[in-house]
Amino acid sequence: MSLIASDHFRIVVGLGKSGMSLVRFLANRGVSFAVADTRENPPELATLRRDYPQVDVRCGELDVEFLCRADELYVSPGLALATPALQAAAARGVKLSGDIELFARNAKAPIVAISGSNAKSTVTTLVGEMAAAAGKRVAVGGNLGTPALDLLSDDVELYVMELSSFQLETTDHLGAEVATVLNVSEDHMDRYSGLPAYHLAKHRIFRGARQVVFNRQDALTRPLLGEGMPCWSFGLGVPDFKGFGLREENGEKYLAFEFQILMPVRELKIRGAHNQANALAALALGHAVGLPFDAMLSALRTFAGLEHRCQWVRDLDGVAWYNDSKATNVGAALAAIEGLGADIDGKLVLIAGGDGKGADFKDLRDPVAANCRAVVLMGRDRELIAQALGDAVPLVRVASLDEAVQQCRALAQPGDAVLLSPACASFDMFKNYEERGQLFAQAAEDLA
Ligand code: UMA
Ligand code: ADP
Repeated sequence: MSLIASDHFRIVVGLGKSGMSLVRFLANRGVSFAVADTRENPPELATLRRDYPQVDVRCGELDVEFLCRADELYVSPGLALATPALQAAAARGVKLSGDIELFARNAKAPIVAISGSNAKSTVTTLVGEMAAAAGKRVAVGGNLGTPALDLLSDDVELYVMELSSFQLETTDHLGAEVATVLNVSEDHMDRYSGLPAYHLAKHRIFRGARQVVFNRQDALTRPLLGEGMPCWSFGLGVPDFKGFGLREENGEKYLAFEFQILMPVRELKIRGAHNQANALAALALGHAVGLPFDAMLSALRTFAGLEHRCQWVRDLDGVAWYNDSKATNVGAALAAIEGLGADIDGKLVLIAGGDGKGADFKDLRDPVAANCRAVVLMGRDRELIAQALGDAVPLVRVASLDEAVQQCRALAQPGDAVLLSPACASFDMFKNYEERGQLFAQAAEDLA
């Protein structure tokens, strides 16, 4: 039975992947609803017309009168709640909600909820693999790709959900078994008034949580806790009570829980200090929901990382090429520059630039000066990055990714690594970060 009032009328706003999952969910439960999208031709329009021809769908500019026919709007995470038509409807008493709220109300198995500025997909996937290794029937998705409502099933024993700040804005009560914000650094500043507003949205993940996990190295991840709330932590330092961290014994570095060593760090396939933190976060989350250590550690030994995240592409003439196209903000690019920079003998030749989403690039300057031989800049906001970097290292401006790859080939010396880690979204030049990463990998592969 679905926990949704059937006498209310709803409108799904946004007909992308999550909008279409809402359509399926509502239609299956006999709830009356309509659909609106500001785009003339939203991605799932043909599917909607084919599978649900009776559903009223309005494309183009949002019509406030139409929206006000609903008791509740399920708004796509891609649409800012500040959109005037949504605000006008809210002012007239229409509730603004979203797919994650509905998911939370209808999920019968415990939820592991994961947010953060970076590392969400990596940690979500890892926890999913750990649960599968422990023999759990686990469903993994959310912002990661499969919309939450499409995962709902009575067979599922554990949900592992990646949640974005956009999805959390429309979620009043998640009720996760365990929730975490992995890290907080500037992102999506084109949607938020500043870091405090973004932080507030992310911390909605803790609403109704039964346990929490926080990052000891990032104070912005600590929730305001009710008394007695079970609370686990992770971080790269030596762990204490209820903490996951690193311990050294006989010159060997280990992943550790409290005073117990778990596994040598060198057995991890994923590279760099940031990925050690990710492994520890996944262990903390898995432990909170009762996954056994042997299953979690075997998942850590086999997990080779996700595509487009510091992914090794090839070696050519002593230079390694890495695709970190998923670094769509400054925090992610910093993790790659510092993590990879420390791992190689030579220097990095960095490709950066794209749509900066209103970010401030000044934090790149010192790590770039310390780790990079040169930076190749492309995309809409390349001059903003150039200004922030100043004369830290030589800068080369290019008009295309192919040209960037050619320049890197000329600039890199044996022992160096070429790293695409743009610190920007891709939408000014590419369909998405995947396309950017694939084109980079292809161009690097094609070098003779
Ligand atoms: N849009 C309009 N008008 C509308 C609705 C959407 O112009 O009426 C535009 C917006 O620019 C928006 C874009 O279309 O950004 C995509 O919106 P959508 O409703 O088509 O999106 P979905 O296909 O439902 O995808 C969403 C998430 N997208 C966003 O949050 C922007 C996907 O996360 C998520 O995987 C999917 O739901 C399933 O849960 C993607 C993402 O980029 C990967 N997330 C951001 C990130 O990771 O940084 C937050
Ligand atoms: P998200 O889903 O939050 O975008 P991903 O796992 O897809 O996270 O990784 C996105 C980017 O963040 C990658 O470029 C990766 O190199 C970088 N990254 C991974 N782990 C961390 C971390 N612990 N801190 C900062 N950046 C990280």
